[in-house]
Amino acid sequence: MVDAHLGKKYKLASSENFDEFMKALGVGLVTRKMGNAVSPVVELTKNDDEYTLSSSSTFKNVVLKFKPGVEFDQETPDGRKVKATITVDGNTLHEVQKDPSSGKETVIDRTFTDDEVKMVMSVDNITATRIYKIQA
Ligand code: ACD
Repeated sequence: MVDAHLGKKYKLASSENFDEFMKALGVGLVTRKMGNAVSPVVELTKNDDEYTLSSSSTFKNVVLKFKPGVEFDQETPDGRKVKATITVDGNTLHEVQKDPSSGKETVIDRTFTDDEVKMVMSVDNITATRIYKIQA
């Protein structure tokens, strides 16, 4: 259950194919450089039945407040406004982002364990994998 990992902080340790993933979303060069350069810290917390997933970095801070299965408005780090739904499947947060202006659908899975959060994201046929490691 993902709730076993509430309040833990995980920092980006490795990133694979993230530049290609951002290109597929149409993210411009300058934002891609920032996205590739930063090592965000993620933390999941929960208040009653609402989760908060925060990602902090020197470039952007993103705070997602959601109830499982309930669609919400989200602004992505590259400034697109999308409709997002996050469901909880065991240790995994499964997010689907729909971008009404491009019609693109992005899927992001975040799997929490004691040691790490494995983030696998895909759009079109491009997949990126980012591993966040627990902070001491
Ligand atoms: C992460 C990256 C999550 C990215 C997933 C979807 C957003 C789409 C495109 C990213 C565009 C720009 C990337 C800029 C910064 C990335 C990290 C900022 C997080 C605070 O959460 O690992």
